[in-house]
Amino acid sequence: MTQAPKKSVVDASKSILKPLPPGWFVDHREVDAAAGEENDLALNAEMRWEAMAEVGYLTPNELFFVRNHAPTPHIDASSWRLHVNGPGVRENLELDYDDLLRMEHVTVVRALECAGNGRVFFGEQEGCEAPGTQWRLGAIGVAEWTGVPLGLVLERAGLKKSAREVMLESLDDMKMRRPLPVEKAREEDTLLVLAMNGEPLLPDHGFPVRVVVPRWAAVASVKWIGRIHVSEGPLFSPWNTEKYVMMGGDFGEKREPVTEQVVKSALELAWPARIPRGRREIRGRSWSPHGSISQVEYSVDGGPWRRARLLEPNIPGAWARWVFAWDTRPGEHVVRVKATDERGNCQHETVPHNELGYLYSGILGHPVWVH
Ligand SMILES: Nc1nc2c(c(=O)[nH]1)N[C@H]1C(S)=C(S)[C@@H](COP(=O)(O)O)O[C@H]1N2
Ligand SMILES: [Mo]
Repeated sequence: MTQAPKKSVVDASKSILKPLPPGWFVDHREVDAAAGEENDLALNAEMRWEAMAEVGYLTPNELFFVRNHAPTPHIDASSWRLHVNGPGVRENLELDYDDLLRMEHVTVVRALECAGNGRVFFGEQEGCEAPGTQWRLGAIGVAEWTGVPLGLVLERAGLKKSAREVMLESLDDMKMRRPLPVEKAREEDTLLVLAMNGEPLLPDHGFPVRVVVPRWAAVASVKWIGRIHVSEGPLFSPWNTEKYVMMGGDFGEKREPVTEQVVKSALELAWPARIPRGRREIRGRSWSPHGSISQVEYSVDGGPWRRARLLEPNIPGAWARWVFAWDTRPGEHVVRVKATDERGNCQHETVPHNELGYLYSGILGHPVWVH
């Protein structure tokens, strides 16, 4: 008997396991699955910013966005292994889940944000639509991550002075391979994460173990990590040569892998928002990879820029919440917000165009209908 040809048919409805209530998420899966290339599906759930109005500083695990290139795998922690090898280390190291549980743990609060967060605005605000998931601003979350510093594991494998890059390889069907310079891998808050907001990782967020690489676009934060290859020379994979690169548009012939994130702000309101008339407290959050937020300004309907009040905490590499009062009148309005970080990096009117629509940090006009 001849075998049926192998065809990868993905049931998008089972690709993300946690519930995605429509009040919390925009489910991008159907649109993206239809447009996606075979084997490179975009199975994405975007957090709705209006849902953040109800919660504190951290994004709850249930509300955290999901960006999957292949369905969430079921991985058994007891048979899971992490392999560390390659010419950049002296030993082939194999660790299991209990080994990691026994090692020194670090807990940090950091943002995790997709490189394509805000992509829809390349089209809507800049008139240069970029292909891919049309994220608004909900491909970000801030969580408390607990895990073992990746640098410790590299040391344990006998990291050589000549080591140059690490290839992070995942266990899901995508078999993601994303290289990282050794210096970034050894930063004290680059972690092999076991827990998110005090709970073991959810399967959708990388159970049993994922990497979290703060300040860099989240594509480097490989979920379901299985192998780390350490090289003595530069490493290449589609993930730093084709897929997550700044190219085209203002980058011309250049091709630079996406690394550090950019400054952004979001209102804790629906897009477009509908709010009742009267005096309102408008809330939102701003973030930067370069440090804490030093100033947030807002402008209503093209009026003067005024300062919003910043709230604590204001953790570098996470975000700051802010609030301002607005005496609203019925009608259609546009609210603009811009943030500046402690090093003077800020949001601008326009952003560098690039073919794949990454790192949007422009000042947005948020439509608000007052009734
Ligand atoms: N193994 C694996 N890791 C991955 C991905 C993936 O598809 N597979 N997506 C990456 C991208 S592009 C993003 S934005 C983040 C999303 O993390 P989250 O789903 O936990 O929010 O995971 C990154 N790590
Ligand atoms: Mo991403």
